Amino acid sequence: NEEPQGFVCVPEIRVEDDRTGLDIETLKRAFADNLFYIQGKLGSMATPNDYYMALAYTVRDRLLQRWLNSAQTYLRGDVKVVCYLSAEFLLGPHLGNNLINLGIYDRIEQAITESGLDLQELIAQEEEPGLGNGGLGRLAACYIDSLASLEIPAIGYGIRYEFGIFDQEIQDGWQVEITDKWLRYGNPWEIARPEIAVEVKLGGYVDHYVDDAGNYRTHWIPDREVHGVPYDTPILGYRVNTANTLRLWKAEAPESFDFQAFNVGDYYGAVDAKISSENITKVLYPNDEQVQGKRLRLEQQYFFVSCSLQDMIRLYLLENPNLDNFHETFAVQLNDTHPSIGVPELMRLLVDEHHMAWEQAWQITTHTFAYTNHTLLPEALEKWSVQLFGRVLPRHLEIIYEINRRFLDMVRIRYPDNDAKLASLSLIDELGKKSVRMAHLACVGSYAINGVAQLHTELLKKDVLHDFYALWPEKFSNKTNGVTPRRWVVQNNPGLSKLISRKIGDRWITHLDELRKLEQFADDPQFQAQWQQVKQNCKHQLTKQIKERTGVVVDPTSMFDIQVKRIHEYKRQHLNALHIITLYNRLKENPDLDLQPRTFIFGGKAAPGYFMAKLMIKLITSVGEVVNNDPDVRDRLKVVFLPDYNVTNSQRVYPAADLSEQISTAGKEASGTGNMKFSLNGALTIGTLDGANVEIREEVGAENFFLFGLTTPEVKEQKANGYNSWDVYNANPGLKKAIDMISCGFFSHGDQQLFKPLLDSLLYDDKYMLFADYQDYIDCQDRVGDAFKHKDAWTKMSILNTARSGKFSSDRAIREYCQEIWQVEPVPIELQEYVQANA
Ligand code: GL9
Repeated sequence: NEEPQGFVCVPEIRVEDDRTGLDIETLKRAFADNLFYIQGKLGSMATPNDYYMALAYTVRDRLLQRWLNSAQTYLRGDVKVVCYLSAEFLLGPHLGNNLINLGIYDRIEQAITESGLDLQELIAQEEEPGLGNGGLGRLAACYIDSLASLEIPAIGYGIRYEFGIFDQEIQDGWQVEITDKWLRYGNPWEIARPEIAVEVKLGGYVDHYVDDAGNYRTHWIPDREVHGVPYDTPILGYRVNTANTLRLWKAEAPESFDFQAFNVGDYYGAVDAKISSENITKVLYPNDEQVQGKRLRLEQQYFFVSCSLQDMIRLYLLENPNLDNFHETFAVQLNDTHPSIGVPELMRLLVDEHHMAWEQAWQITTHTFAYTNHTLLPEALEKWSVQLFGRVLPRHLEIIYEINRRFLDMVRIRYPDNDAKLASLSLIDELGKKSVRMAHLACVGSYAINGVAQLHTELLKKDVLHDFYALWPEKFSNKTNGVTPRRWVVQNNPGLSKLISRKIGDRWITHLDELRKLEQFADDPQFQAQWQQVKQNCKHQLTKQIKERTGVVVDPTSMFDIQVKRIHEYKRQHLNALHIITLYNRLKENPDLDLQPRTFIFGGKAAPGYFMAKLMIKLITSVGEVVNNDPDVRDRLKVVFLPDYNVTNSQRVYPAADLSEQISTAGKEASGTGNMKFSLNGALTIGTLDGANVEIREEVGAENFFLFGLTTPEVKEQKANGYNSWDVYNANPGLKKAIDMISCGFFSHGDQQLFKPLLDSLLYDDKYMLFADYQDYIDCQDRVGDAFKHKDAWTKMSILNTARSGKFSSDRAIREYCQEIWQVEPVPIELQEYVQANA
């Protein structure tokens, strides 16, 4: 007799199947079907969210074949897979993006319209997965988009936070934080895979023993175990069959968690343990550029990294007899140091669990990981106290000590009798409270180390990681950040996209350098007029949104001068505020002054525990209250604080900008990526020589960029020469007046205490050199105001900014990572005839 075959699933999918068909009638039927059978609603009962869900499932069905075929293909032994480990993925809403990448936007629009509904309204229903704080998390989202679009086999690994970045409300001019309940109405884009859940240990102690065969073995006896359940989301590339997986881990209590406590009647104790396990993935820490040495944060990091590495090993062992060549199948990128615990974790898995010799395991580990550094700010460099570390991860602490012992032995050979070198390179900081330096761990455990803009990489080599650079110069390289043109141009700025494609075809969407072809039209009056029209439409749309969301009426013909990003002293939103006050004072002195009308738009969240940043928001809203309501201003200046800046709310912002504020103190912003989105959408930049501004200016040309401020060496020099902001304040009447007004309560109903902490920090320390850069900034802004009056010249500069921003595509960045770090190649995904026929 034949062997039993088991259940063979060959889905028989026909072209106009309700789950794959793309005919308008089929789409309408599928949509109605999902509303009825998935949402359980009749049209008469359905909420906008029900309609959104029904549509989301209709779209998801249409990418499932691509997703499963991609996953299947990557299991092949000869495919190398990139694993992007990131504690944050700031994805933004999926629906619109998937429609564009699938190439079915227009059909769906027609089907939804014919169903009597409005596609825009349904798209607006989606709660964005705000699983990140800002640039770092958004970069990860752009990179997984590019990986899929370039047909690179890749898995994004991260954390499925139940509460993402908080929602921001502005009350009485202050930020108020509201929890982000993004999963409240369900998430149609994810599929849970509990059957491949993994176990993660925490705490306890370590036993060392010799086994029967005489081998030294280690046994970690944890005091807690947590289940990691993967939730998978498809990440579809642009007009390709590749749909990669974003695998986010949720912590759950293991099934057996409660038995012991339950049996002795401690029901509440048992439930308590369950709650504490599930806490691990409860909430995203809302800090940017500031570490919080909290135990739960370390547990989050270890949890998702352990889950991810165990998952890779599981996948690898499906096809291979042992782990000897693990590093030839997986290239694992550490997005900052947050996942750098992966280095000792892979060692533990190989040595303790798979009984590999230390030397071989180290060889594999150091050929698996590569590390991206994202910041130069000292307060953002992660360190864990040895005491806390040992309590949460006792075995990893031992492994780190062993890595360090071997590493320092090597250093001693390289630098004999040099204790200072040993101390500065050691994985353990012995000064003050003993701690583990995560950046050092990442450097020692990785075969490649990169910064995110040319200047940033140079500063890493020169300062922050200088000793590692001296040791291993060949490990270091630069990979300038990029952003995906699909979301940041095609989706958010359809008017501009259509204009561009009419002129130069649509290959620019995947080959952004082709935007150069627009240069030849930069002087063409007809093209300029069309360009201006597109910008004007975008400004009208933002004007409308500003009115709806803040009640402020702004003039869409004024210059839109925009600063959107996390609120931080080094980003200097308060320097921008000083400029507003300076212009305001000019108008008060001379109400008939011929001043270029401007709308100042701010957006961004402050870390809830960062008092000074919250005070900066209050300063901006307070200045706005005065300026917006002073009749002498005659509406020539308006100040808007757009609440709850996130991926969704940014959609209307970049396309509407005339001027992009990138005004960080030189040497502080690693790269910036908002600067790229603005320039791509035809805004001009006013900026310092910091981060990627340097390269933007290089690309678009100095004559199309408004540069001001001290350079990095000048900042250093001034500080060394005893820079004193008090002297600058006394010597500069415009600055003094602006500061004195804030100080005497002009913007705070007479309250002289309100802004005192902010003013004191400027007058007595000015760590970020606001006063040093003030006059140059004002002068530069005057040039901006004059330039804007010459419409045609400005439009030309705007066109050239877009035309020359091709370098800042995340496709270019990912190609560089693929070729220079990961050594991976595209693997096109085959689809059966019928699905291809539809595409
Ligand atoms: C950041 C840098 O500050 C940015 O300059 C950089 O563009 C991005 C991406 O490389 O990374 N590092 C960092 O910690 N954040 C960044 O934006 N902060 C947040 O993500 C909030």
